[in-house]
Amino acid sequence: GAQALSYAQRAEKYTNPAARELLLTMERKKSNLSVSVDVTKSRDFLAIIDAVGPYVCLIKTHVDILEDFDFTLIESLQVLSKKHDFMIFEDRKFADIGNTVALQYSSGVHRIATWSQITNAHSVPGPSIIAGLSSVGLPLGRGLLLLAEMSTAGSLAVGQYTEETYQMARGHRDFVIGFIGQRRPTGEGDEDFLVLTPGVGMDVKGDAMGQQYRTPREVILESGCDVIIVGRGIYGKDYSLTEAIAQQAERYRDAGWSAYLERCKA
Ligand code: 6AU
Repeated sequence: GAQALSYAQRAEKYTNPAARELLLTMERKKSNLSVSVDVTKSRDFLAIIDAVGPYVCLIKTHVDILEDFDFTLIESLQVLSKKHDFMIFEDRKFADIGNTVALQYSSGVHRIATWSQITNAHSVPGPSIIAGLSSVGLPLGRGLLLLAEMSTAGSLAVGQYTEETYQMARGHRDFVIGFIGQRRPTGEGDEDFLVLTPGVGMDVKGDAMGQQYRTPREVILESGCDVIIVGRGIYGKDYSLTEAIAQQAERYRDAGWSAYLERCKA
């Protein structure tokens, strides 16, 4: 299956430009780390990204939590993405009818489709959500991840729901490049999906609100996932400690990459 191949070999199998670029960036930077920058002030947002930039393949954003958002922030983010060679993933978790998600993706204050190479969606509405989002994203060369599983305790995205999410993706390989999930899809065979995995932490097992953490080794080596998504485990609570933040990013980058090298040997 896909997990035996290198990221670079897998890039060849994709026609979607966002998937190809992500895999090639991972190989070039020797990083399967995505940092999730969940802070409310633009100043902290850009400082964290500049600190972790050298160690990541992908920056994950929640731009709707920034209290001082304006579109010039996107230009600053794009400058950092060129400086450090990473891609951008707005974690919007679309979940509505096709017509509504197409508007949410293209328009509003954030105009996500114009700058975010990758975004994600819940599969709960059924295939119409892919039709809606792809009408906007496919012409722009964007890629979509479906939420097949969640990292939280008591998640309802299990069993049949997860299996049917895989099936939805199989019908739209041009735009759906993979999943947010905790393991590789069952029955993957020769097909190749990217699996990006949140709920990663090396020092604690979870938070007070149901988040659950596994280590990079468990995620990449044991569960065969492709990208570790790490937020608070890297930047903690004091966003001014940019040197410590950079060191944590390096630590997670090393842990994720050595688990991947071990997987390639197996
Ligand atoms: O490392 P953390 O716990 O500070 O942050 C994890 C990040 C957050 C969540 O919104 C997101 O990952 N996330 C997702 C995504 C990426 O879609 C799905 C999920 O199941 N769990 C999860 O934590 O920004």
